[in-house]
Formats: sequence, C-alpha cells, structure tokens
Amino acid sequence: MTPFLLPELREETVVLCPGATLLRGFALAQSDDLVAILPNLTAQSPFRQMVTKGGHLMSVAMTNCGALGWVSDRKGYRYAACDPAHGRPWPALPDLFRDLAQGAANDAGFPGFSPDVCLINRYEPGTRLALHQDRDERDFTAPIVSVSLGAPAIFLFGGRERSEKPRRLKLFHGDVVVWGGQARLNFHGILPLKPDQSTILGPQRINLTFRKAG
Ligand code: MD6
Ligand code: FE
Repeated sequence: MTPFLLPELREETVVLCPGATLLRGFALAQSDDLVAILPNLTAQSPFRQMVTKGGHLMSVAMTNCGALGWVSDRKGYRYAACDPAHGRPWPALPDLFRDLAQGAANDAGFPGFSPDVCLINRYEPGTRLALHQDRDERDFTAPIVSVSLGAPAIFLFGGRERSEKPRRLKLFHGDVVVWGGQARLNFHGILPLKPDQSTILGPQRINLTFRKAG
C-alpha cells in the first residue's frame, strides 16, 4: 500500500492568481471513465490537425463534443455546431464530462457553469501550443475548465499582456485548471511535450477544455 498515491490524498487547491485555480488531482477519481469514453467520441468526430488563419498546420490534434465545437481554418477561429469533417453535429457532451466541469468550476468559485463546448486536444511528444488568449467565446463571464489526462506537460501561465513573462507549471494526469474572472484573458500555452513519459495514455497527453461559447 502506498498511501501517497491515493487520489484523495493527492488533491490540493492552488490559487494561481485571482480568477485562476489549479485543482490538483480533482479528476483522478473519474479519470479511468473519462479515458474510456474518448474512443466513442473520436469514432464520431476524429482527431484532426487544424490550419490557422495564417496557413500553419497546428501540431496539436483536436476534436470536440458538445452543442458547439472550436474550429480553425484559413477563414480564422470560430465555434461551429457541425463538424466540418463530415457536416454532422459534434457528439453530445457526456454527463460525466458536464458534471466534472461543473463541479470543478463550483469549487473554484464559479457556481452554475454550464458548458456547451468541450474542446479535446491531443498532444504527441514534441507537440506544443503557442502562447495565446482564449477570446473566441461570446461571453467572458463564464470560466474555462481544463482537464489534463495522460502524460504530464509544462503549462505556461502569463498575464493579461503577451509581454509578461509566463510562469511554468507542471500539469499531471487528473489535474484541473479553472480560469475565469480577472484571469479569463491571461496568456497561456503548453511547452513541447517530453517524449519519455509513459502513462495510462502511453506517451500522449489529452486535454479537455470546457467552455461556454454560445
Ligand atoms: C492545454 N490549455 O492545457 C491547453 N486555455 O492543453 C489551454 O489552452 C487552456 O488549459 C484556457 C484555459 C485553460 C487552459
Ligand atoms: Fe487556451
């Protein structure tokens, strides 16, 4: 028995700044179920690498579930009700996903969060997400809830201005970051994923980000 591995003992709340909270291990208890649902979703809307407005292929592969999905192409970034890969709606948001996101938001001080999008990001070793702001949503009063699964990654967490030097935070399987209020438009990103980590997802990292976009 190794008590320090028990999920409940690894839970911890870290306030990163006003509006941003890291809930260490918040999703651990449900993580096997979260991982088990993924193939059902990706069978309907597979992972794909999207193109930015500038014509660059994103290294992170993405898909969505929920009433809306985040998409990018040469026309820019936006939310769309149908998957452009086949023109049908995105898979529905599983209750387990919704309940987890709502619970995390509530614990971080954002009660009543009702997400309509879950963006699913898949990182392979070497892939990264450049420093950015999440500003394609209609309403910035709702937070974003971000769930990390699989391989650990270094999360860059900056300020409201791109020029502010970001701090570095290692996110592990089962960690949840909630992001809203004063921190809603802070710059953030993911450093290139280290290749040598083996987890429940092998060397991959999956990130679920829940949003209220519509
Ligand atoms: C990621 N996350 O963790 C990328 N955005 O893979 C994000 O871009 C993000 O974690 C807004 C709020 C929380 C996040
Ligand atoms: Fe983001």
